[in-house]
Amino acid sequence: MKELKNTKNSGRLIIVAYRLPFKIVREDDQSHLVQNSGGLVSAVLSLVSDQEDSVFSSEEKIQWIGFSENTKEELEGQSLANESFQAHPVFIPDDVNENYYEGFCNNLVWPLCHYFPSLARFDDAYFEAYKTANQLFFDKLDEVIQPGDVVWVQDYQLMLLPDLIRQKYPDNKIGFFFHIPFPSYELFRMFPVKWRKAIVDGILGADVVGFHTNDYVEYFLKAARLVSGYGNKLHYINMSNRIVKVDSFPISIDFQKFNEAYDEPEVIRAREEARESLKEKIIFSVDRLDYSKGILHRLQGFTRFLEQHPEWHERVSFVMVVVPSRDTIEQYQHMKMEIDQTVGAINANYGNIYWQPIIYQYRSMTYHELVGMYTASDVALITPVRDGMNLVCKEYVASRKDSQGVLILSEMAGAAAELGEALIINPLDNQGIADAISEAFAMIPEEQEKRMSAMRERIRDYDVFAWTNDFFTQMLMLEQEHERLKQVFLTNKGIDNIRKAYEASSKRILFFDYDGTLAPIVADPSKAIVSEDVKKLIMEIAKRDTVVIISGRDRRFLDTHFRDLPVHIIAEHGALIKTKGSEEWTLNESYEENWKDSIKPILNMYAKRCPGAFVEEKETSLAWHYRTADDKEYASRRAQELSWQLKNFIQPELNLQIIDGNKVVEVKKTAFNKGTAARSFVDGSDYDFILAIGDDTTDEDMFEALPDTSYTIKIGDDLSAARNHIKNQEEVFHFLSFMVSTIPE
Ligand code: GDG
Repeated sequence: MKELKNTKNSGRLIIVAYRLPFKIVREDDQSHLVQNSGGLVSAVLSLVSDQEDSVFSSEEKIQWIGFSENTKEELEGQSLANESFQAHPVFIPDDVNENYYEGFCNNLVWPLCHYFPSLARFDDAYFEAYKTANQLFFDKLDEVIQPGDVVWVQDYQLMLLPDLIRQKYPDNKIGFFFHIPFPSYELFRMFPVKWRKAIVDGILGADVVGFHTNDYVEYFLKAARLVSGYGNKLHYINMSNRIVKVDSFPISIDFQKFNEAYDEPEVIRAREEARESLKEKIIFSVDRLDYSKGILHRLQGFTRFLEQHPEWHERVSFVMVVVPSRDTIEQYQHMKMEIDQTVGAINANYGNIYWQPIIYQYRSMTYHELVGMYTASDVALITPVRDGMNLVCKEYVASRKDSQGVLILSEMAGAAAELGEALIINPLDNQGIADAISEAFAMIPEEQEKRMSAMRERIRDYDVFAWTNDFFTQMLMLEQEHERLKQVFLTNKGIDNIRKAYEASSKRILFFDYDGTLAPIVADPSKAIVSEDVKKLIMEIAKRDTVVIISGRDRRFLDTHFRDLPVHIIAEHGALIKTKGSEEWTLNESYEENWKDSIKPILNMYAKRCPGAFVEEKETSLAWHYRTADDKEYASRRAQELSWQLKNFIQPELNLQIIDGNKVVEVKKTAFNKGTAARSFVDGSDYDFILAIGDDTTDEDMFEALPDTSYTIKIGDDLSAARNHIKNQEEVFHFLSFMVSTIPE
């Protein structure tokens, strides 16, 4: 778990989630907020305390904005606060809420994100209501927010909200967490174009965007790339004037609470009652009524088990609790009917007057009953066909203080990525479920303990408090990252300071990128020629200082333009080096041949399908250029796809790197880059003035690798590790001329 140190936020914490986690209870004309006991509420509370290392000060209440089922009239004049929280109800008219919550959220987003496209309903009124409702949440926030406040937006009901906030409050920190699976692009593209763009852009209003697993992160990054054209570097999306961190934060539970519940008298009683009244082996499951939870599949798997294992007849009780949810929606009513019928049929086929194989209850349980069942059961059978995370399985593990019991878990639950010691099944495979039940019943206590302890340790280490802490650590670290990457344009004073430093130094080295730095960017790369003025200036500088031209271009091109200058030349991003005065090019020693054969056909295929794009084969890299493409927009979409495909296709052992350059996708060996090449010049030498100028993403390696005392200058306003920015390529000449102006020839 990462710790936050001395990073207390001066503002307040504002949570925005669809529902307020409070009941409003009236007593003698007074209203009280009664907090529900969910993990998120306690985790959020843990961020606020008097402790020096807590994220927020406890002097301020946590502000919670959410939909309230009470009407405005009912809440009129009531104080909606308790010791820790101040609640701000959002009132949504019934007709809007129907199209928004039941419509867009539960009839469209939910089925699409859970891979049930056939259940998805597309209706323009849904999207209109979604926008209206998100705006209502924003209007409420607008009344509450203050400078310095940190806003944490929760889930798929509020995907447009982060950007609404960003537009009006660019300086407040915003986090967004998505609790359900983010689907693969094939599913996501089923949203009409305008809707999917609104969703992606809406979410990207946040500083940190969190998902449960790396897969969801990857799918979201792909959607951002294909829908809105935002590329990513690892977990960061560069939005020109800010960056967004997209990462996985597997939500967890309050481990200690479930662990300690084992010894609570009410839980002990519930456990004993279950043990006494049920058969020798107990299987337990609990979930909300939902098609994503795989309830019918579970019943089919259990039927197969009963079919194949008569020896367990009359010796097993399967307690299946289904918690009422969304049962006003037709599909849910239908599913409920099917469950009722299937349970009825199984009990009729296999049961007898002494034995009911399935004890099915359609109701919710108290917390003590729930933990009583967790701790009484031999097997937890959790079989969602798709689940963002699934907390029930984590609660089962945390409750098992005795380290006994077997978890059977669907590989389609986000939690499966963390709980590898469970018996992992495919919920669509009846035989797999039947076999797992039989294996679980036969598992010796030592083996149960081994598996359970390993899982318990993992959840103990990363509980819901670690989860919130981790999320906020990322929020604060991003601030530092922003600080590092923020743009500082060179002022006259700044330029003069560099001139003075230049003048005062005696051993200098200057690194110049070529395209976009010494030469303008033009449509045809072969016509990007360095001007005579710039060349003369470089010649003059190179007479007294070490000058390195550092480019992604091939050696032939660079030779043509710089052969007659006394400079070092680095070609192909550091792969080839020609030192001053030498006629020889040397190949970077970590370069290995033979990697191109598998990659070139992919680039060629993309070039064939994109008129005007072409593949350039350099000695040490392959480049797919699309500056010359006929249809620029189409080409940039293809480029995003290509880069995506390459990133996924290329095996780690090939050690290749994909660079999203300026209208070019380039593949090269990772063993070297402009950074390693630049360092090889400055390491072990005693330069007292180092300057590097570049415009491209590949120049970032150079900016990062050079010593902190270097003057690093980025051309343009993209976020950069360079210390300073200048506006455009033309300014390079003026800047350099001024810098050297006071040095006598
Ligand atoms: C969504 C995502 C993701 C259930 N029945 C009773 C009861 N519960 C509690 C459980 C558990 C919670 O409700 C259910 O959480 P899940 O994670 O299993 O499922 P969703 O409600 O679908 O949640 C999911 C989650 O968001 C968090 O990000 O994991 O993937 O779908 O805590 O204990 N609690 C009590 N009685 C019940 O009858 N007391």
